[in-house]
Amino acid sequence: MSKLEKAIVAIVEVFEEYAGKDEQKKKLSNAELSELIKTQLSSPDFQSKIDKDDIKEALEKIDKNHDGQVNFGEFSQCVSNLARGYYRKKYGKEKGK
Ligand SMILES: [Ca+2]
Repeated sequence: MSKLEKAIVAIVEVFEEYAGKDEQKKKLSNAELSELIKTQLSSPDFQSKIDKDDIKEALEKIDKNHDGQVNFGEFSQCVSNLARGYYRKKYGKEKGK
């Protein structure tokens, strides 16, 4: 598979792995989300590639409908926001946004 194809598959697989730890297999509970953040989004290498505020913002916005559960749509949006944060850090603020 190509780099991008692998990345897409990885996003789905990470969600399945962590969301599937309790009864609600298709949603991330707060506990599952914390575990995911701790193990998948906390490496020093990654932390140095993106502003802390962007990570914080992406994670604060993740549960859009505030039901204490994160579905795949919300999760993938968060991943996309993190990718944008990484891009911003690398190339500076997007003009006009
Ligand atoms: Ca779950």
